[in-house]
Amino acid sequence: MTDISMATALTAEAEQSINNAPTNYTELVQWVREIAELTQPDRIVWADGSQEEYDRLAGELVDAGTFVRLSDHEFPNSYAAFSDPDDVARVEERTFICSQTAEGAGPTNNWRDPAEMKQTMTKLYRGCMRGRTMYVIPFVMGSLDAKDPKYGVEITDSAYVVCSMRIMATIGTDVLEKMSKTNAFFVKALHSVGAPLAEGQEDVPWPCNLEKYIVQFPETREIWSFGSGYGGNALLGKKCYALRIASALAHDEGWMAEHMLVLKVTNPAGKSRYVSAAFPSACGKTNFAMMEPAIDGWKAEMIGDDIAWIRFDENNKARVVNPEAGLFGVAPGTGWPTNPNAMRAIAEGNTIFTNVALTDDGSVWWEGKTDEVPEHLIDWQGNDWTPESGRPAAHPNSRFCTPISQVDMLAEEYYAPEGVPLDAIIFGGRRKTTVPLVSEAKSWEHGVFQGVTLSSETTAAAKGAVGVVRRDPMAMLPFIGYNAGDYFQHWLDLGQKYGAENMPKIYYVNWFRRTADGGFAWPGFGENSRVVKWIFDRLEGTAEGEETFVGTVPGKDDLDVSGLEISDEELKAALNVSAGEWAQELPGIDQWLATFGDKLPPALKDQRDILARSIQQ
Ligand code: GTP
Ligand code: SPV
Ligand code: MN
Repeated sequence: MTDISMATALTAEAEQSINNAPTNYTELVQWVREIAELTQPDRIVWADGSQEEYDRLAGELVDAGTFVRLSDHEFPNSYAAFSDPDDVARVEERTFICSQTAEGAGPTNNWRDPAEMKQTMTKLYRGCMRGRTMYVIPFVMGSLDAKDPKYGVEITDSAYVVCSMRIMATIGTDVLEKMSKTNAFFVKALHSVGAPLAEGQEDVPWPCNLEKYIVQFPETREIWSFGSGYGGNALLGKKCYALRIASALAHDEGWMAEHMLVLKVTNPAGKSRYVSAAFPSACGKTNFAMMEPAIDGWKAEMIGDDIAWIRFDENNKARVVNPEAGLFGVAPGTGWPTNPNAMRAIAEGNTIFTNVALTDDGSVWWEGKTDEVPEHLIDWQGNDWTPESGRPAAHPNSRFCTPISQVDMLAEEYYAPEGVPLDAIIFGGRRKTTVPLVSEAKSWEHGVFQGVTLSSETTAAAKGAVGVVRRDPMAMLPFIGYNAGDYFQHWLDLGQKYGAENMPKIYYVNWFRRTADGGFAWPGFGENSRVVKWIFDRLEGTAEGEETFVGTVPGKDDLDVSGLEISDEELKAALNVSAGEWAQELPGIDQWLATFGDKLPPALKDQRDILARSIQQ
């Protein structure tokens, strides 16, 4: 329990907001009072989620210097924000899973005793909203019309968070009413930037605290976040709820919460299939989800770009929904040449950019937005920038936050409360060597093994070194809300329970393999549709491939490369399965599997042995 014995009285204004709460859901009102007494905000605002509220808060953020209103010519009704240089990405070393036991968090998470953590953080939260407004944001992840809507309430002292949450989730009055009517369970998600203001003290454009805590309590389904205002650290419906807490919920309730995009693909004959893909942060989910197929007659429509919730229906078939309502996409590398669908969605406006660069005509730019580089910019840190500056103008983890409804290639099934049938799961990472362009797993267990041993070079999406190969199981390394060994077992159990024939087929892709001269072997982006076509035709039983020890890989004549400028050498490099490279990979895999000790499911040990034996042959 939160220690509120030192609780102080509320300001008259805050007291009034609680007495006039727009709900009579006692548990919620009580919680809001408890947090207000602890954090001491000047006032409390219950977010209604309306456009008027958004516009008012955005105006306040402009006055505070947090937002720059952009000129309407390129991005109407849009804003640019610039964060503190120390608050630019998720902070994995400050992220904690506070389960009752250390084993509950497992070897991949930071663990602290929940009572101890609450004590530590209660001290930090005490008085932390002084001089600020406390916002109460009722939200739902997934459809409000779902059979079992997944509710949350985020308390935050950041108006930037309120505006961003309005884009990323369904928030406000309708949610509050439906939730209150049934006294439905909701995840309590507490956030503070941790920067109280003394009487008369002037605020900074991006308040935050050097001391950061991103904390999940999986058993009590609570989130406590302190000190950061950025992305997944602060928009608590996203990684904290829809992945970390939801993965724990999913384990207990028999479903899956995954770091996956969801894509609808239609072939020239008009048949549609749904695939999801798990790639680590900044490894191409948004780009893949919004691809423009390079091959005639094929159509791609987006359902989700970051998070997938997979449930099983009464026929034991997997069905998937995207629980989010917006995109929080990596800006650099997203441009008219590579991702026109994303650019069109952003160009509809209503977008919040963070840490991109400002152009002289009141718009924004980032590396890769256009082939042409502007002569002059104000970079993300507020300095003059020219192409000669020798540093990126936008932060590598700069982002655009845009309503998903603005995506014109959005599949209408996105809105279906119970989602779409899932035909295939694709794993992928960023690897210069070893991992071929695409392979089809030999079985559910083999596919799970590939997911568990998925590896990728690190990116700017998390603070820390970039380009280091690390294991990132199912692209969920920083997002599994409990013991990863139990998470692997959960995947295997679902295969057992529903039967291999009902499970999605599993594929493994790598867009990032290099040729001997260091260039990308595969052109990527829209050309990835050629790989999707092979996967689709494999599902139909009409595509050929070669059996290898990593699964079925297309031979060079099995992949449709018509009209593609790719040399034989590049294609060979992309598709190559080398026993030598895999022999070098094995010690890393063994080391990784060893971290799970007794928790490593035996079926995965078997898969490892099969791989080791076949490499030697
Ligand atoms: P998160 O939002 O962090 O989870 O990332 P994401 O997986 O959605 O990544 P995103 O699609 O935003 O891509 C990140 C970076 O990878 C961008 O700079 C892209 O330009 C680059 N990228 C995406 N797809 C490809 C590809 O097919 N080939 C190559 N070479 N680069 C790609
Ligand atoms: C990721 O890092 O995987 C993201 C961005 O999608 S954030 O919301 O900051 O987690
Ligand atoms: Mn992500």
